[in-house]
Amino acid sequence: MTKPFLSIIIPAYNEAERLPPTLASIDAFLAGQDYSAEVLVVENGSSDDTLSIARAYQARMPYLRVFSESARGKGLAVRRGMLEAQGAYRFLCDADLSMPIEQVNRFLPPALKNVEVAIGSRELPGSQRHGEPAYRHLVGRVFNAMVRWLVLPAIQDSQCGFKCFTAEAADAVFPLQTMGGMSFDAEVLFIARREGYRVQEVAIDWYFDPDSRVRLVQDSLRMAFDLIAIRKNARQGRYDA
Ligand SMILES: Nc1nc2c(ncn2[C@@H]2O[C@H](COP(=O)(O)OP(=O)(O)O)[C@@H](O)[C@H]2O)c(=O)[nH]1
Ligand SMILES: [Mg+2]
Repeated sequence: MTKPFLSIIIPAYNEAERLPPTLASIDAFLAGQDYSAEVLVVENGSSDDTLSIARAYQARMPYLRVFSESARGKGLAVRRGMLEAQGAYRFLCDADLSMPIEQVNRFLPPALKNVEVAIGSRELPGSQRHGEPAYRHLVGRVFNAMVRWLVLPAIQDSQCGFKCFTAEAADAVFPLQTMGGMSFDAEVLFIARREGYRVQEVAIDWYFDPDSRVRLVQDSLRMAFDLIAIRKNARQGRYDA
């Protein structure tokens, strides 16, 4: 098999409802592109039919690969997908497709060049947030202020579920990831910068979806502690390749 230009990696936990329309949109979009692609769904710990639904789609999408892990955690799923992927560019894509899939081309050449890590951002001048309640935005901004202060100076939005790594950056960064849960974004971006890769924000349109796997208070607190853990890990040499 020749290696594809693009790998789209979808972490999926209890996504029986949202996954089918997302896969259908991605399939239709890719049919109109002039590059080759693969799609990877990485499920873990779901209590619904996510896994069998994803497998059933392989009949329609021969370039779809499906993985399953027993322990829960978005970070675990993303690491598995990024390291299984064969594409020259590896794109993390939330199952809710809260960014229109056409905008994936903003993360790829020819639109974007010489960037190893391109991350979707809801906070740039050209970004648009659609339908997000004010309190949810506020919690996100408070968390981002902590992220900037503790681990990622000048990154305005580290938490968006759409991120693109070159093959080289993915293969260097994800083996060093230690966090299996929701804090993995800040950790992998921190490692990427430490390895000398350029991390650049890309303005996107983002449509708020109230259906969320994130527990706002519990997960935000956990993530705040994890930011401190990232700094401690770095001091202890855990990110030394
Ligand atoms: N594989 C896997 N995916 C997860 C897990 N938790 C969340 N996700 C996925 O992460 C993505 C973002 O989740 P979502 O609930 O939309 O979070 P939000 O947009 O931040 O509210 C979705 O594709 C979820 O299915 C998990 O434990 N395992
Ligand atoms: Mg979402």
